[in-house]
Amino acid sequence: MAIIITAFERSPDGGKGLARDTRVRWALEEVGQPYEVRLVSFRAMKEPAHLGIHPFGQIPTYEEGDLALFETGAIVLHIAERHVGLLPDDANARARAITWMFAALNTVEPPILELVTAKFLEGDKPWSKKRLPLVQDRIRNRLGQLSARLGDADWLDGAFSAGDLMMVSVLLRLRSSGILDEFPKLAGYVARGEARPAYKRAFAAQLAINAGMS
Ligand code: GTB
Repeated sequence: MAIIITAFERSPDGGKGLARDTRVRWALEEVGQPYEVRLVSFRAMKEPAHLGIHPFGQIPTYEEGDLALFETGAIVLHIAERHVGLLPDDANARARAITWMFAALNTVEPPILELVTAKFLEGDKPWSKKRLPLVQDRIRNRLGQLSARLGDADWLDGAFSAGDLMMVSVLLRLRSSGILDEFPKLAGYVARGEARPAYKRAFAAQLAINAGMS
């Protein structure tokens, strides 16, 4: 059954791979599943046809026959559970890999998104300059804890898993801030993720659509 995902018709990042379809593309590339992409405009995202698949009017979505999913956590987990390559066979190791997916989305990503909000949506507010260092320090706190757990390992828990895919995807959003480079072990971790052939294919596919559009 064909897999169809949605992505921005024009990603505001101009192809830096920061829009969340990249993590879904990456997961599909890791498990060797071909997929098609339906590009949607900002306007189309808020129209009934798309809202029927994504109640919040966002990308990405995932369709496979009768199944329609939204939320990258759910989509990547679905892909990882149905195909070999992103979750270990051992039940406990599998549960730990899924735990890292949740940690990426629920514990590490929120302060990073706060920074995006503070810089780009609230940058012109009179209190913005005072708030920014607080937000940045919250991120540093999380990254310090994550870096301590990673230590000198290549991946968070044994072999590369969906947990690493999600964590690297979340950390990539920080690159332009310079904060990631304050944590060399995490910078190396992200670089290892980006060096994976599946990530490179996913990145190239989104770039082919968005290059020169920003
Ligand atoms: N929790 C949802 C998930 O994980 O699937 C969040 C989905 C989401 O935020 N989608 C964004 C969207 O559709 C695109 S990825 N936004 C349009 C809208 O809400 O109207 C977020 C994103 C957007 C742009 C950049 N960028 O330009 O760098 C990076 C990431």
